[in-house]
Amino acid sequence: MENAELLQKIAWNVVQGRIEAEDEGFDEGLEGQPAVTELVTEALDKGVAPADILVAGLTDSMTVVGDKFEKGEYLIPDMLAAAEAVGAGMDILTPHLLRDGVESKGRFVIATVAGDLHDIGKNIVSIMVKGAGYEVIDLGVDVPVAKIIAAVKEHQAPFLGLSALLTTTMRNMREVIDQLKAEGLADNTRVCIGGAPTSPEFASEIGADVHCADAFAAIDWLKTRGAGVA
Ligand code: B12
Repeated sequence: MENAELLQKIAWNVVQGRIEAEDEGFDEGLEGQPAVTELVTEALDKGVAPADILVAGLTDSMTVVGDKFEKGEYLIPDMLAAAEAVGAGMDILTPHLLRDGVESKGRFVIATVAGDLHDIGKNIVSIMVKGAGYEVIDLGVDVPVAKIIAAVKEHQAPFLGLSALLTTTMRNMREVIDQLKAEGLADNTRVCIGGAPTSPEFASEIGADVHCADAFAAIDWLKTRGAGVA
């Protein structure tokens, strides 16, 4: 199989929610065919760049899944099966995305804000930022404001990343930033936000330093910030 075809096949299997060859998937008669685990391993063996497998193979396909959900073709369990397939692929890719023995360039606290359970995008940013040499403190999903503030304080983090995928939860980002200001932490902590419903306009509206469209943008931004607050 050509590399491009292999990536397409991985993406297609994500949409089918198939982790391993024995999985049935959404369509009929797929059992026994290689799925995400086997195909990601094959792509790595063939020397395809891990970041290409991550973007073109695993995560771009979530847009297709989102569209199917919107049209009513997929229900929540289907969306979840696809998310789990991405997670399984990411588990295989993670060691290849991380660089060992790099001195920490600074601490980066990251969380999906309160009320929001979406973590694929956050996990990608987490892994990629770690791979770029930062010490990442990942607080998980549905994280209350107080817990985020406590972590920033405890780790004296110069960087904070916030993720939200729902229009209803993105407003909780503002609360985090307001609280950072109230506790006198805003001068020492730069905040980047991300997630599909967020935008540069929203970032400036709530007082975040930057909106990043993806993990690569986050790394570029971090590089311009050096060790933290200028
Ligand atoms: C998978 C998924 C789920 C899974 C999540 C599993 C998981 N472990 O994450 C499950 C099934 C649990 C789920 C549940 C729900 N979901 Co949902 N879900 C999705 C879906 C299909 C994909 C999201 C995703 O992972 N995308 C892939 C990743 C890689 O992209 P990303 O998250 O945007 O991240 C990238 C960038 O945005 C950026 N980024 C993200 N975060 C951050 C943070 C920082 C600091 C930085 C720098 C960058 C950054 O970098 C990332 C990497 O490039 C989207 C559709 C879509 N197209 O987004 C709907 C979607 C987000 N869900 C939606 C809805 C409505 C729900 C539910 C409310 C459904 C329900 N009725 O219960 C619940 C809410 C649960 C909750 N309280 O959070 C809607 C949201 C609508 C809206 N405008 O608010 C969407 C858009 C689907 C739709 N089209 O209707 N969902």
